[in-house]
Amino acid sequence: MGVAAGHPGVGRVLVVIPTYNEADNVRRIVARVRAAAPAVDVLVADDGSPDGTGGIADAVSRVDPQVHVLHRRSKDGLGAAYLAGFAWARERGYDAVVEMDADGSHAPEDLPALLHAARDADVVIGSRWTPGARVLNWPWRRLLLSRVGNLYARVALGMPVSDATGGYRVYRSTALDAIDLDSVRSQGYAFQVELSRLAHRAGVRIVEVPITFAEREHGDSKMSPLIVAEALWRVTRWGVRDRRAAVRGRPRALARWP
Ligand SMILES: Nc1nc2c(ncn2[C@@H]2O[C@H](COP(=O)(O)OP(=O)(O)OP(=O)(O)O)[C@@H](O)[C@H]2O)c(=O)[nH]1
Ligand SMILES: [Mg+2]
Repeated sequence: MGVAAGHPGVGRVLVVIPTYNEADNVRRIVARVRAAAPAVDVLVADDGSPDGTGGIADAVSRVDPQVHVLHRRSKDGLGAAYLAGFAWARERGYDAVVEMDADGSHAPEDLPALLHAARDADVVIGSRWTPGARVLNWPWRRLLLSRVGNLYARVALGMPVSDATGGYRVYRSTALDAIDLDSVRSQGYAFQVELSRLAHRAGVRIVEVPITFAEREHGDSKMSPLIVAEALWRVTRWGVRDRRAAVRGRPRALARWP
């Protein structure tokens, strides 16, 4: 296995790229990551893509010892692919993992800025909704969905995070150790919100860094009404649960007062 030198102040970094039918993107995204951040390793987590994405990733991995491939049998959702990638990284002693889409929406050229921020944080979120960020070529319906979804998540969960659904992130091992990953059940956008919530509740340092986010140019989106519905349902449930817990906890907390 290729051993990257690591990133100063962060350590050994693994970029996990989940893929399902990204044959037109996988080679390009891996090359961009390797050029933008030569000290990091890459793991493509492919769910048996019928279009041959896994085979293309294998071919890249054969000529670049810093590129690895995790083959999973069938499409099992983004969340499950990331959890498998995180486990792979932890088994091999990586100090940080990065989440990045394969479709080019998350520019590898922004990665050095995210890793730089990770020197003083446990979680870094590449944000589309902080000053300095840009969102290119997104139809207004997607913009609206992201803005409203993030507003809802922020209010329902009381999290000071502007892009809780964003999937371009750095998790240092300090954060992964603090979060109970075995409890995570979410699949789509909800996975990103759930990890934000668990990190926030664990009290780890979360910072957001503005990114330039671009609409995918090749291949098909896996976004579906089901994924949106899952996020809405789970966020609402977490919000209700948190409020109930706060109400239940209040008399006990008051009782401790002199
Ligand atoms: N391994 C794996 N990867 C997945 C799965 N679903 C989506 N992905 C990958 O996760 C990343 C994000 O998926 P996208 O289809 O781009 O979803 P999105 O970014 O929410 O939607 P768009 O903005 O429309 O592209 C891409 O790299 C996909 O190939 C899955 O079930 N398994
Ligand atoms: Mg995408």
